Amino acid sequence: MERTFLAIKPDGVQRGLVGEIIGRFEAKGFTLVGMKLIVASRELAEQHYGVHKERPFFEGLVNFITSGPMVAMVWEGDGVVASARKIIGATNPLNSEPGTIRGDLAVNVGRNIIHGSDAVETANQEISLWFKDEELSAWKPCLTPWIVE
Ligand code: YYY
Ligand code: MG
Repeated sequence: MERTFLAIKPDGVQRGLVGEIIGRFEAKGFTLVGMKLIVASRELAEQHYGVHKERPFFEGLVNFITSGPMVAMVWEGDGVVASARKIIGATNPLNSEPGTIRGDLAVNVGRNIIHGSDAVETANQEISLWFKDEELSAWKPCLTPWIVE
């Protein structure tokens, strides 16, 4: 079953948006298989955003996501990687469509409240970077037959 890595960034936690954000993925019909509140170390943050190492915003981004607790999560479901990216919306909240998390709840690219993996391969790398196997629980919600044919 496909899985993705999602993380509510320190701004989303500070703004009290954890329940609102998790609720959107629950309501959609995806399954939460792992979750923890974590202050990322510099090393973890730099590894997570390693692809952006040479970008001018890298230093500020690492400072920001290590500045307070994040809610790191793994969600499961058919097509969850691409679907979660749509639910999250465009990187710059000023370009994110209304109805998306960033479109509804954020205004600034440096404070865009949530991370979501951009591809299945990246998702698997990010999941193993942030979680140990034993921190993830595979389970089948009793609602599944009412969500998936
Ligand atoms: O995957 P996504 O989070 O939508 O965007 P990325 O292009 O991977 O950038 C990661 C992260 O970096 C973005 O969520 C905010 C920040 N950022 C920034 O602060 N300024 C930019 N011009 C681009 C990205
Ligand atoms: Mg990205």
